[in-house]
Amino acid sequence: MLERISKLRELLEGEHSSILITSDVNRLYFSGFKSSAGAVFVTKNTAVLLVDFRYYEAAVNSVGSEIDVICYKKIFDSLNDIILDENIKSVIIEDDDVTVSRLSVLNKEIKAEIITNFSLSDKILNFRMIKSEQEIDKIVTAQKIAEKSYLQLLNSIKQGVTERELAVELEYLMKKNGAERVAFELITISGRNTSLPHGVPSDKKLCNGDFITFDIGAVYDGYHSDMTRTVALSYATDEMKEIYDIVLQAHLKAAERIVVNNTCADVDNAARDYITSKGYGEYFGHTTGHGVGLEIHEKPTVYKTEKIQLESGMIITDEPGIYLPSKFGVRIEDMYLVTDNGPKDLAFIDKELIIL
Ligand SMILES: [Mn+2]
Repeated sequence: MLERISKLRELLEGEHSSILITSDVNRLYFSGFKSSAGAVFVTKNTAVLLVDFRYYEAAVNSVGSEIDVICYKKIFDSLNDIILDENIKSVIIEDDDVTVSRLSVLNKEIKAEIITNFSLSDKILNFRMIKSEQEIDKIVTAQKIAEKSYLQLLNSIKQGVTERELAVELEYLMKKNGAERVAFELITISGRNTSLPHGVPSDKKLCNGDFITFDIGAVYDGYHSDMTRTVALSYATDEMKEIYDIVLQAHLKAAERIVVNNTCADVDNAARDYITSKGYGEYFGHTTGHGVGLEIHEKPTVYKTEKIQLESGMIITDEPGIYLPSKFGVRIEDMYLVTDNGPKDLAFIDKELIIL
Protein backbone atom coordinates (compact mmCIF):
# COMPACT_ATOMS: atom_id res chain seq x y z
CA MET A 1 0.00 0.00 0.00
CA LEU A 2 2.86 2.36 0.80
CA GLU A 3 4.13 2.09 -2.75
CA ARG A 4 0.68 2.88 -4.12
CA ILE A 5 0.26 5.89 -1.83
CA SER A 6 3.72 7.09 -2.88
CA LYS A 7 2.77 6.90 -6.55
CA LEU A 8 -0.37 8.87 -5.81
CA ARG A 9 1.67 11.44 -3.92
CA GLU A 10 3.97 11.89 -6.92
CA LEU A 11 0.94 13.42 -8.65
CA LEU A 12 1.12 16.22 -6.08
CA GLU A 13 4.52 17.41 -7.25
CA GLY A 14 2.80 20.07 -9.37
CA GLU A 15 0.53 22.86 -8.21
CA HIS A 16 -2.07 20.80 -6.35
CA SER A 17 -1.96 19.82 -2.72
CA SER A 18 -4.34 16.89 -2.11
CA ILE A 19 -6.21 13.97 -3.65
CA LEU A 20 -9.60 12.64 -2.60
CA ILE A 21 -10.34 9.00 -3.51
CA THR A 22 -14.05 8.23 -3.40
CA SER A 23 -14.77 5.19 -5.59
CA ASP A 24 -15.17 1.81 -3.89
CA VAL A 25 -12.61 0.19 -6.16
CA ASN A 26 -9.90 2.80 -5.69
CA ARG A 27 -10.43 3.08 -1.95
CA LEU A 28 -9.78 -0.64 -1.89
CA TYR A 29 -6.74 -0.25 -4.16
CA PHE A 30 -5.08 2.44 -2.04
CA SER A 31 -6.10 1.32 1.45
CA GLY A 32 -6.52 -2.44 1.08
CA PHE A 33 -9.83 -2.05 2.90
CA LYS A 34 -13.21 -2.84 1.36
CA SER A 35 -16.23 -0.82 2.41
CA SER A 36 -19.40 0.58 0.90
CA ALA A 37 -18.69 4.16 2.01
CA GLY A 38 -15.79 6.38 3.01
CA ALA A 39 -12.83 8.08 1.38
CA VAL A 40 -9.05 8.02 1.15
CA PHE A 41 -7.48 11.46 1.45
CA VAL A 42 -3.83 11.97 0.55
CA THR A 43 -1.82 15.15 1.03
CA LYS A 44 1.93 15.72 0.86
CA ASN A 45 2.14 14.82 4.56
CA THR A 46 -0.87 12.70 5.36
CA ALA A 47 -2.67 9.60 4.10
CA VAL A 48 -5.94 8.81 5.83
CA LEU A 49 -8.77 6.38 5.37
CA LEU A 50 -12.06 7.90 6.49
CA VAL A 51 -14.77 5.45 7.48
CA ASP A 52 -17.94 5.59 9.53
CA PHE A 53 -18.70 3.72 12.76
CA ARG A 54 -19.76 0.54 10.95
CA TYR A 55 -16.30 -0.01 9.50
CA TYR A 56 -13.96 1.60 12.02
CA GLU A 57 -12.83 -1.44 14.00
CA ALA A 58 -12.38 -3.62 10.91
CA ALA A 59 -10.49 -0.83 9.14
CA VAL A 60 -8.08 -0.28 12.04
CA ASN A 61 -7.35 -4.01 12.11
CA SER A 62 -6.92 -4.19 8.36
CA VAL A 63 -4.80 -1.26 7.19
CA GLY A 64 -1.09 -0.91 7.81
CA SER A 65 0.67 1.85 9.71
CA GLU A 66 1.20 3.95 6.58
CA ILE A 67 -2.46 5.01 6.60
CA ASP A 68 -4.28 6.59 9.55
CA VAL A 69 -7.89 5.60 10.05
CA ILE A 70 -10.38 8.29 11.00
CA CYS A 71 -13.89 7.50 12.19
CA TYR A 72 -16.09 10.33 10.98
CA LYS A 73 -19.49 11.54 12.06
CA LYS A 74 -19.67 14.04 9.21
CA ILE A 75 -17.10 13.28 6.57
CA PHE A 76 -16.71 16.90 5.45
CA ASP A 77 -15.93 18.02 9.01
CA SER A 78 -13.10 15.49 9.19
CA LEU A 79 -11.80 16.47 5.75
CA ASN A 80 -11.95 20.18 6.50
CA ASP A 81 -10.02 19.64 9.73
CA ILE A 82 -7.10 18.30 7.70
CA ILE A 83 -7.55 20.90 4.97
CA LEU A 84 -7.35 23.79 7.45
CA ASP A 85 -4.61 22.14 9.49
CA GLU A 86 -2.32 21.64 6.49
CA ASN A 87 -3.38 24.76 4.63
CA ILE A 88 -4.61 22.73 1.65
CA LYS A 89 -5.65 24.93 -1.26
CA SER A 90 -6.88 22.36 -3.78
CA VAL A 91 -8.41 18.87 -3.85
CA ILE A 92 -8.13 16.67 -6.95
CA ILE A 93 -11.16 14.40 -7.27
CA GLU A 94 -11.88 11.20 -9.20
CA ASP A 95 -13.52 12.58 -12.31
CA ASP A 96 -15.01 9.21 -13.32
CA ASP A 97 -16.62 8.69 -9.92
CA VAL A 98 -18.13 12.02 -8.88
CA THR A 99 -21.60 12.72 -10.25
CA VAL A 100 -22.85 16.20 -11.13
CA SER A 101 -24.96 16.38 -7.98
CA ARG A 102 -22.10 15.10 -5.81
CA LEU A 103 -19.77 17.71 -7.29
CA SER A 104 -22.08 20.51 -6.22
CA VAL A 105 -22.05 19.10 -2.68
CA LEU A 106 -18.23 18.91 -2.70
CA ASN A 107 -17.98 22.49 -3.95
CA LYS A 108 -20.28 23.65 -1.20
CA GLU A 109 -18.82 21.64 1.69
CA ILE A 110 -15.08 21.42 1.12
CA LYS A 111 -13.00 24.44 2.13
CA ALA A 112 -10.59 24.24 -0.81
CA GLU A 113 -10.79 24.43 -4.59
CA ILE A 114 -12.13 21.23 -6.20
CA ILE A 115 -10.00 20.18 -9.20
CA THR A 116 -12.05 18.27 -11.78
CA ASN A 117 -9.82 18.41 -14.87
CA PHE A 118 -6.76 16.47 -13.67
CA SER A 119 -7.82 13.16 -15.30
CA LEU A 120 -7.13 11.46 -11.98
CA SER A 121 -9.30 8.45 -12.83
CA ASP A 122 -7.28 7.69 -15.95
CA LYS A 123 -3.98 8.15 -14.15
CA ILE A 124 -5.06 5.65 -11.49
CA LEU A 125 -6.16 3.19 -14.16
CA ASN A 126 -2.63 3.49 -15.56
CA PHE A 127 -1.18 2.52 -12.16
CA ARG A 128 -3.59 -0.38 -11.95
CA MET A 129 -2.55 -1.78 -15.35
CA ILE A 130 0.65 -3.15 -13.81
CA LYS A 131 -0.12 -5.89 -11.29
CA SER A 132 1.98 -6.75 -8.25
CA GLU A 133 2.87 -10.36 -7.38
CA GLN A 134 0.08 -10.41 -4.81
CA GLU A 135 -2.47 -9.13 -7.29
CA ILE A 136 -1.38 -11.74 -9.83
CA ASP A 137 -1.75 -14.47 -7.19
CA LYS A 138 -5.30 -13.36 -6.43
CA ILE A 139 -6.27 -13.34 -10.11
CA VAL A 140 -4.75 -16.81 -10.55
CA THR A 141 -6.70 -18.03 -7.51
CA ALA A 142 -9.92 -16.59 -8.96
CA GLN A 143 -9.15 -18.35 -12.25
CA LYS A 144 -8.52 -21.68 -10.49
CA ILE A 145 -11.87 -21.41 -8.70
CA ALA A 146 -13.62 -20.73 -12.01
CA GLU A 147 -11.87 -23.63 -13.73
CA LYS A 148 -12.58 -26.13 -10.99
CA SER A 149 -16.25 -25.11 -11.00
CA TYR A 150 -16.44 -25.32 -14.79
CA LEU A 151 -14.94 -28.82 -14.85
CA GLN A 152 -17.44 -29.94 -12.19
CA LEU A 153 -20.28 -28.39 -14.19
CA LEU A 154 -19.35 -30.29 -17.35
CA ASN A 155 -20.59 -33.46 -15.58
CA SER A 156 -24.14 -32.09 -15.49
CA ILE A 157 -24.30 -31.15 -19.15
CA LYS A 158 -26.82 -33.22 -21.05
CA GLN A 159 -29.84 -32.81 -23.32
CA GLY A 160 -32.81 -31.12 -21.65
CA VAL A 161 -30.86 -29.08 -19.08
CA THR A 162 -31.61 -25.36 -19.52
CA GLU A 163 -29.10 -22.54 -20.01
CA ARG A 164 -30.41 -20.89 -16.86
CA GLU A 165 -29.88 -24.07 -14.83
CA LEU A 166 -26.25 -24.15 -15.99
CA ALA A 167 -25.73 -20.54 -14.90
CA VAL A 168 -27.27 -21.10 -11.46
CA GLU A 169 -25.32 -24.33 -10.91
CA LEU A 170 -22.07 -22.71 -11.97
CA GLU A 171 -22.57 -19.75 -9.62
CA TYR A 172 -23.31 -22.16 -6.77
CA LEU A 173 -20.17 -24.19 -7.54
CA MET A 174 -17.98 -21.08 -7.70
CA LYS A 175 -19.15 -19.82 -4.33
CA LYS A 176 -18.77 -23.30 -2.85
CA ASN A 177 -15.23 -23.42 -4.24
CA GLY A 178 -14.25 -20.16 -2.55
CA ALA A 179 -15.35 -17.30 -4.81
CA GLU A 180 -16.39 -14.10 -3.07
CA ARG A 181 -18.93 -13.69 -5.89
CA VAL A 182 -19.14 -14.18 -9.64
CA ALA A 183 -17.19 -11.66 -11.71
CA PHE A 184 -20.20 -10.77 -13.91
CA GLU A 185 -23.51 -12.32 -14.91
CA LEU A 186 -22.24 -15.69 -16.12
CA ILE A 187 -22.90 -16.46 -19.76
CA THR A 188 -24.05 -20.02 -20.41
CA ILE A 189 -25.80 -20.03 -23.77
CA SER A 190 -26.41 -22.68 -26.41
CA GLY A 191 -27.35 -23.37 -30.01
CA ARG A 192 -28.47 -20.30 -31.97
CA ASN A 193 -28.10 -18.14 -28.85
CA THR A 194 -24.31 -18.51 -29.11
CA SER A 195 -24.35 -16.06 -32.04
CA LEU A 196 -25.05 -13.34 -29.44
CA PRO A 197 -21.64 -12.42 -27.96
CA HIS A 198 -23.21 -11.35 -24.65
CA GLY A 199 -26.37 -13.46 -24.75
CA VAL A 200 -28.33 -14.00 -21.54
CA PRO A 201 -29.00 -17.54 -20.25
CA SER A 202 -32.62 -18.46 -21.01
CA ASP A 203 -35.00 -21.36 -20.46
CA LYS A 204 -33.79 -22.90 -23.72
CA LYS A 205 -32.90 -26.55 -23.26
CA LEU A 206 -29.61 -28.00 -24.49
CA CYS A 207 -29.92 -30.09 -27.66
CA ASN A 208 -27.52 -32.48 -29.36
CA GLY A 209 -25.54 -30.62 -32.01
CA ASP A 210 -25.54 -27.37 -29.98
CA PHE A 211 -22.50 -25.30 -29.32
CA ILE A 212 -22.52 -24.18 -25.68
CA THR A 213 -20.60 -21.03 -24.79
CA PHE A 214 -19.40 -20.47 -21.22
CA ASP A 215 -18.07 -16.98 -20.46
CA ILE A 216 -17.25 -17.22 -16.80
CA GLY A 217 -15.28 -15.55 -14.04
CA ALA A 218 -14.90 -15.56 -10.28
CA VAL A 219 -13.85 -12.89 -7.80
CA TYR A 220 -11.27 -13.70 -5.14
CA ASP A 221 -10.36 -11.04 -2.58
CA GLY A 222 -11.53 -8.29 -4.92
CA TYR A 223 -9.78 -9.62 -8.03
CA HIS A 224 -11.56 -10.96 -11.11
CA SER A 225 -10.93 -13.78 -13.55
CA ASP A 226 -12.27 -14.14 -17.09
CA MET A 227 -12.40 -17.19 -19.37
CA THR A 228 -14.57 -18.37 -22.27
CA ARG A 229 -14.90 -21.90 -23.61
CA THR A 230 -17.18 -23.20 -26.35
CA VAL A 231 -18.03 -26.91 -26.32
CA ALA A 232 -20.30 -29.04 -28.51
CA LEU A 233 -22.98 -31.41 -27.26
CA SER A 234 -22.95 -34.89 -28.83
CA TYR A 235 -21.60 -33.83 -32.24
CA ALA A 236 -20.35 -30.86 -34.27
CA THR A 237 -20.94 -30.26 -37.98
CA ASP A 238 -18.00 -29.64 -40.34
CA GLU A 239 -18.94 -25.95 -40.40
CA MET A 240 -18.87 -25.78 -36.60
CA LYS A 241 -15.47 -27.47 -36.53
CA GLU A 242 -14.12 -25.13 -39.22
CA ILE A 243 -15.25 -21.98 -37.39
CA TYR A 244 -13.93 -23.33 -34.09
CA ASP A 245 -10.54 -23.95 -35.63
CA ILE A 246 -10.34 -20.45 -37.14
CA VAL A 247 -11.15 -18.86 -33.76
CA LEU A 248 -8.61 -21.09 -32.00
CA GLN A 249 -5.87 -20.19 -34.50
CA ALA A 250 -6.77 -16.48 -34.16
CA HIS A 251 -6.54 -16.79 -30.37
CA LEU A 252 -3.12 -18.47 -30.59
CA LYS A 253 -1.81 -15.91 -33.10
CA ALA A 254 -2.88 -13.06 -30.80
CA ALA A 255 -1.33 -14.83 -27.79
CA GLU A 256 2.04 -15.03 -29.58
CA ARG A 257 2.03 -11.24 -29.84
CA ILE A 258 1.52 -10.68 -26.10
CA VAL A 259 5.12 -9.62 -25.69
CA VAL A 260 6.69 -6.66 -23.86
CA ASN A 261 6.82 -3.52 -26.05
CA ASN A 262 4.27 -4.80 -28.57
CA THR A 263 1.19 -2.59 -28.68
CA CYS A 264 -2.38 -3.65 -27.94
CA ALA A 265 -3.02 -3.01 -31.63
CA ASP A 266 -0.39 -5.64 -32.55
CA VAL A 267 -2.29 -8.24 -30.52
CA ASP A 268 -5.69 -7.27 -31.91
CA ASN A 269 -4.45 -7.18 -35.49
CA ALA A 270 -2.99 -10.69 -35.20
CA ALA A 271 -6.41 -12.15 -34.39
CA ARG A 272 -8.42 -9.81 -36.60
CA ASP A 273 -6.26 -10.15 -39.70
CA TYR A 274 -6.37 -13.94 -39.48
CA ILE A 275 -10.15 -14.07 -39.11
CA THR A 276 -10.50 -11.57 -41.95
CA SER A 277 -8.19 -13.64 -44.18
CA LYS A 278 -10.57 -16.57 -43.67
CA GLY A 279 -13.52 -14.45 -44.80
CA TYR A 280 -15.18 -13.92 -41.41
CA GLY A 281 -13.92 -10.43 -40.49
CA GLU A 282 -17.42 -8.94 -40.44
CA TYR A 283 -18.49 -11.55 -37.88
CA PHE A 284 -15.86 -10.52 -35.32
CA GLY A 285 -17.39 -7.28 -34.09
CA HIS A 286 -15.74 -6.72 -30.71
CA THR A 287 -12.27 -6.04 -29.36
CA THR A 288 -9.79 -8.88 -28.92
CA GLY A 289 -9.44 -8.25 -25.20
CA HIS A 290 -9.12 -6.04 -22.15
CA GLY A 291 -7.24 -5.65 -18.90
CA VAL A 292 -8.54 -7.51 -15.82
CA GLY A 293 -8.05 -6.75 -12.13
CA LEU A 294 -10.14 -5.13 -9.41
CA GLU A 295 -12.68 -4.64 -12.20
CA ILE A 296 -13.56 -7.12 -14.91
CA HIS A 297 -12.82 -4.58 -17.67
CA GLU A 298 -9.82 -2.33 -17.07
CA LYS A 299 -7.22 -0.59 -19.17
CA PRO A 300 -5.82 -1.42 -21.62
CA THR A 301 -8.33 -2.16 -24.35
CA VAL A 302 -6.85 -4.67 -26.79
CA TYR A 303 -7.96 -3.12 -30.06
CA LYS A 304 -6.46 -2.05 -33.37
CA THR A 305 -6.60 1.65 -32.45
CA GLU A 306 -4.93 1.25 -29.03
CA LYS A 307 -1.25 2.19 -29.04
CA ILE A 308 -0.51 1.38 -25.38
CA GLN A 309 2.58 -0.84 -25.21
CA LEU A 310 2.54 -4.03 -23.20
CA GLU A 311 4.64 -4.07 -20.04
CA SER A 312 5.65 -6.84 -17.69
CA GLY A 313 2.95 -7.29 -15.03
CA MET A 314 -0.03 -6.47 -17.22
CA ILE A 315 -2.86 -9.01 -17.43
CA ILE A 316 -5.02 -8.90 -20.55
CA THR A 317 -7.57 -11.21 -22.10
CA ASP A 318 -7.33 -12.72 -25.58
CA GLU A 319 -10.87 -13.49 -26.73
CA PRO A 320 -11.53 -13.45 -30.46
CA GLY A 321 -14.84 -14.81 -31.68
CA ILE A 322 -16.91 -15.45 -34.80
CA TYR A 323 -20.69 -15.03 -34.58
CA LEU A 324 -22.87 -16.21 -37.46
CA PRO A 325 -26.35 -14.69 -37.03
CA SER A 326 -29.15 -17.23 -36.47
CA LYS A 327 -26.60 -20.06 -36.64
CA PHE A 328 -23.99 -20.17 -33.89
CA GLY A 329 -20.97 -18.41 -32.44
CA VAL A 330 -17.59 -19.41 -31.05
CA ARG A 331 -15.35 -17.50 -28.62
CA ILE A 332 -12.22 -18.76 -26.87
CA GLU A 333 -10.81 -16.59 -24.09
CA ASP A 334 -7.93 -16.81 -21.65
CA MET A 335 -6.16 -14.22 -19.52
CA TYR A 336 -2.45 -13.77 -20.23
CA LEU A 337 0.18 -12.28 -17.96
CA VAL A 338 2.79 -10.22 -19.80
CA THR A 339 6.25 -11.23 -18.59
CA ASP A 340 9.81 -10.53 -19.67
CA ASN A 341 9.89 -14.15 -20.84
CA GLY A 342 6.80 -13.86 -23.01
CA PRO A 343 3.08 -14.44 -22.49
CA LYS A 344 1.94 -16.63 -19.62
CA ASP A 345 -1.46 -18.25 -20.09
CA LEU A 346 -3.27 -18.04 -16.75
CA ALA A 347 -5.75 -20.80 -17.66
CA PHE A 348 -4.87 -24.46 -17.35
CA ILE A 349 -7.83 -25.88 -19.27
CA ASP A 350 -7.21 -27.05 -22.80
CA LYS A 351 -8.52 -25.05 -25.73
CA GLU A 352 -9.14 -27.90 -28.20
CA LEU A 353 -12.78 -28.50 -29.12
CA ILE A 354 -14.51 -30.70 -26.56
CA ILE A 355 -17.50 -32.73 -27.76
CA LEU A 356 -19.45 -33.90 -24.72
MN1 LIG B 1 -13.47 -10.95 -21.25
